[in-house]
Amino acid sequence: MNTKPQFGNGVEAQHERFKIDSYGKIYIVGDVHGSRKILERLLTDLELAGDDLVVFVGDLVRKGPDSPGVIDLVREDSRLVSVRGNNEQKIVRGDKNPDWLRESDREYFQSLPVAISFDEVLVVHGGIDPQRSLADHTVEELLTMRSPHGDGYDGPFWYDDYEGPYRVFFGHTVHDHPVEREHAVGLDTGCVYGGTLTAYDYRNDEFHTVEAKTHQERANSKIVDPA
Ligand SMILES: [Mn+2]
Repeated sequence: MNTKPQFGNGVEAQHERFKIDSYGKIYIVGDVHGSRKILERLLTDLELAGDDLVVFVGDLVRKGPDSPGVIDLVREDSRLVSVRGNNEQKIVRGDKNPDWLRESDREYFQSLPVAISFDEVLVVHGGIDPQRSLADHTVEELLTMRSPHGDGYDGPFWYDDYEGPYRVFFGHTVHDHPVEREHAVGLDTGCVYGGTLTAYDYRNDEFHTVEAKTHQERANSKIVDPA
């Protein structure tokens, strides 16, 4: 099966489909949030070859110490691509204007796709509502989905009830270790909160993690144990 996801009008133009046959290894990486040093350590560990591909789940920026450094690293390397996270979206909308922001950063965030797909894989920042068709989702929903029929961090989470057909890779909701399910893989392991930065190796079905050395307080009620 190789089914291209069908989004609604507002989203489809911001959906990027990859043919991956010509790529080597493929990694999907969780929320970085301006943590350039830990990202550099992860990329060093992965020993990328020229034909490898790294897909970020968004939220490259905000909260951590070096957002521009993360942007520069990702923009300057054509092997690194990202979907847009809700933190990039806040800047695109003008709701946030951090003092590190350069005008070209906003244009870059605007250029980021809302969804990336290949094979049966779908990468979005937040997630999807299992009770509705993909075509019904707005950009905002795909970027912020957490508990569509529940209550924020109390759940139930969208991925508790999602049964495919896609395998959705997402960030946005911080977990103390990756969510690993048949149809949902959660990669935000809170590197900016003293957790880890996680990469999933798609070809080998393996997780790589790098320990963070930065630390920002986050209430335990906002870190989810997927077990
Ligand atoms: Mn995030």
